[in-house]
Amino acid sequence: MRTLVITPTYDERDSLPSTLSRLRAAVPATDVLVVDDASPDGTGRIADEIAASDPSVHVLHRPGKEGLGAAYVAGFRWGLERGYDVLVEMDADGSHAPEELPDLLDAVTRGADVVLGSRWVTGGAVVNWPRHREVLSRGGNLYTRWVLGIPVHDATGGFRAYRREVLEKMGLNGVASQGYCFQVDLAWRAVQLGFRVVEVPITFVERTRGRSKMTGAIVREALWRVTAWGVRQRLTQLGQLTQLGRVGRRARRVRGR
Ligand SMILES: Nc1nc2c(ncn2[C@@H]2O[C@H](COP(=O)(O)OP(=O)(O)OP(=O)(O)O)[C@@H](O)[C@H]2O)c(=O)[nH]1
Ligand SMILES: [Mg+2]
Repeated sequence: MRTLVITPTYDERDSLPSTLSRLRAAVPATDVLVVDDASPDGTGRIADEIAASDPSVHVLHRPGKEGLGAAYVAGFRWGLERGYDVLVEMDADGSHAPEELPDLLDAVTRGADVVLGSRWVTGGAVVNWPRHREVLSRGGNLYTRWVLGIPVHDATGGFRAYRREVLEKMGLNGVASQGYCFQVDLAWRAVQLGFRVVEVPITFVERTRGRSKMTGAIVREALWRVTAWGVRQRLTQLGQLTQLGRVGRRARRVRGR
């Protein structure tokens, strides 16, 4: 399995070097792609320096900050074009432990199409997370499960592995969502397409360096998009039921003649 770990960065100068060295130690056989959105703090230059001394590390420079979703879509395209079999999402800020990546990859080997690193299944955990962030994440995930009806406990997390076929079939062109919502979007698409989505417990550790890019706008985007998808799904189901009802009535009329 040729595996590519994609790590988006925006102002992660203080976190990226240790994340990459831990990753290289934990999974030496995988390649890494850093997707940097012209970070003002020079993260892109640091990534270039690391790549110059390690041929498994690659850097994709983008002209400006366009959000997590756009960075991942560009990274997935880069990896698919180069023939990788498994594409991994992982944050650069140290919240996702590279040492847990083998667990995710094992699940792929055992037959999963998508593996979600999950904080909210048995064995999963968060460390040093402020209470309000935990409440937001748990609440957001409960709401997502209820509105979309997907059997996933952590749809907003960003430590994941996808078989290439999943991303090819999803059609990345149609993905417009950005923040947490991007993660929900991809999980939901995978479930709808009938792929085998598996959750593996992870321990998420609050970053110790740099600043979170989470904003109120990101939360609002997730709320309105998830709600809109849920409503659209219910309307489609309702339409199908009405259609079925009409077909049934017509069949009974034909039989009654
Ligand atoms: N290329 C790129 N990377 C981004 C962008 N926004 C966030 N990132 C990176 O995506 C990863 C996750 O971002 P964080 O700032 O940790 O946000 P988060 O993990 O959603 O929020 P926390 O839960 O507070 O950690 C980090 O590696 C960021 O540097 C962006 O617009 N472009
Ligand atoms: Mg983070």
